[in-house]
Amino acid sequence: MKILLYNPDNGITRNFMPHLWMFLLQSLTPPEHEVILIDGNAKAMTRPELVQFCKDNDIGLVGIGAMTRMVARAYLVADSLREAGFKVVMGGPHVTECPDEALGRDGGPRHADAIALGEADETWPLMVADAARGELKDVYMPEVDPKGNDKKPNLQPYPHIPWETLDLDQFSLVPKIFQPVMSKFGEGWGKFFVVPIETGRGCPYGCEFCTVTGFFGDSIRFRSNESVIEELLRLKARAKKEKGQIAVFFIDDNLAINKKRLKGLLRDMIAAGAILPWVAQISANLLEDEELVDLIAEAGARWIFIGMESIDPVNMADVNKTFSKPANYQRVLDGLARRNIYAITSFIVGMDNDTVGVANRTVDEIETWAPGLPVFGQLTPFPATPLYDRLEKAGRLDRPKHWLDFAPFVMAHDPLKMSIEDAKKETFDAWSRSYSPERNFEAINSIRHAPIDTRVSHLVARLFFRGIYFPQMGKRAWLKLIFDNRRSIISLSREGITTWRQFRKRKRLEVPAVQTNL
Ligand code: B12
Ligand code: SF4
Repeated sequence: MKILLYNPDNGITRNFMPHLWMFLLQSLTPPEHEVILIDGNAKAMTRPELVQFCKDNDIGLVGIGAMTRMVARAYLVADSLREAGFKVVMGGPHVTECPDEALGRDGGPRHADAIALGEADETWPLMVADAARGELKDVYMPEVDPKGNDKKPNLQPYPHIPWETLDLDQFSLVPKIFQPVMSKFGEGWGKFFVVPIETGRGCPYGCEFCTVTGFFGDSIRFRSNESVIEELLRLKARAKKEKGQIAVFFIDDNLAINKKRLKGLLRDMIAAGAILPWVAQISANLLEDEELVDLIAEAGARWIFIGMESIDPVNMADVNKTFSKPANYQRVLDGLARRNIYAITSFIVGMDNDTVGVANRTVDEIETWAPGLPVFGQLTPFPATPLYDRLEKAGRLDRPKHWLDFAPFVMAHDPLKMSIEDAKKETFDAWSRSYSPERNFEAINSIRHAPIDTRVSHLVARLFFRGIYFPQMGKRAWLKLIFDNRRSIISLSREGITTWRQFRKRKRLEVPAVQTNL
């Protein structure tokens, strides 16, 4: 049977990275079936095009996964495919949290023939077998232990994802027309992929707005160091062979949740030479350990994603995140910056203690820290979170099923101390101030002691990053962005050219010396 795994686009921009679930389920599919992957964020297709694709390729089963924010799109795609006679199964966080919706048991229309609840590593092969026999059940869920809890996959052994042979072209971040030129740069930039890797699952912290503790459970499971390193080495070999670049996103919710384990993993990575540039999510409280941060730097980290949420401790207490202390943020970021690692700092607007002016107050403070890439979202009540329950009980949900009429940057509940409109304006203000050409120049200038390549990649990240969260800009907008940021671009380019010339000169001078020695 031919299976299509499909991830709907998020309706805003292309993702910078493919979704791990697709590769994982592909690897867990019994070998007699063929699996095709399409990520709507990378390969845009209309619904009729997708239906035609399934007809042309004789697809026997379609699997769709979605986060809450793109589930309405997922349902539309599922509806079109089912109307055309294809069997559709769905999985992922949203259908796990709202299973009745996908199955049409809540009074609405049915969107899926079957759903997988929770982690599907073990149920997916069963679903495929049932689908091949034409005997799909409605619901597939993990086995439960005697205490009634889901039995979670222990990740040892971990499925082999054949990164070295997978066709990743739809996910390269280098536009095709630039590939020939870019492949000649340095070690080669003809292709650039960000690849998701997990080293463990689960987070015990239970922040009020987060679905992770509920979904993956509070017991943490890790892969063996050997299996992570083996995967990294295969990716490194592929990058070299293709004259491209591969960066890794460790998608664990909190890579340092067990510091001892992470130190061991990083030491093993260093010893095995399994070093690629990487990004990971780590909470601020775990980044004050100097030994750990040294290892993080030595093992290739470039960016750390930190869920800072708010600079107001009252807000942090409201969402059960007091383990993360705003008073320590500056120290943590300075510690990372000393090692040429910068942070993607994530903030939430519209928390209960936020008032008008929160954007300026927050950005004022951020600007006193080592520069990073701040991102600003809004407090969102995802289904099955403690936050959702609290707001529902308090009658504060303005759009209880906000995902069915998804509206970017429009809060689904009433913030306590400002309006929904205020929250939207504050969010936009925070973004525009943080990425204005003046701020970009200031940020790059504030790290003038850092190596030129670090500063160039910081500026490139600043110019591109906004595009992940806001609709992709057209050619004109890109030209304007470049023109507006010309001061930073020209000054770094001049320095880059001088450094390159000096490097070439040194190299020329070194050659005879080496020959004499021989
Ligand atoms: C990596 C990641 C991202 C990446 C993008 C996604 C990507 N390209 O991988 C980035 C950093 C960009 C991102 C952004 C956001 N993210 Co995010 N992200 C994650 C993260 C950390 C890992 C996802 C992952 O790969 N997990 C590991 C895989 C193995 O698990 P899985 O995806 O759940 O898949 C398993 C099962 O669900 C199931 N399954 C999944 N799909 C399917 C489909 C079928 C057919 C079947 C049978 C089974 C199945 O099988 C898999 C194996 O067991 C998760 C948290 C987490 N730990 O999952 C949050 C998470 C998915 N993100 C979340 C959110 C809210 C966001 C943002 C909206 C945040 C924001 N405010 O900006 C944005 C939205 C981005 C956008 N524009 O689309 C929430 C989603 C909650 C929800 N109910 O929707 C999560 C769960 C985190 C949380 N705090 O609650 N994210
Ligand atoms: S630390 Fe991160 S992953 Fe863990 S519960 Fe809090 S927000 Fe979720």
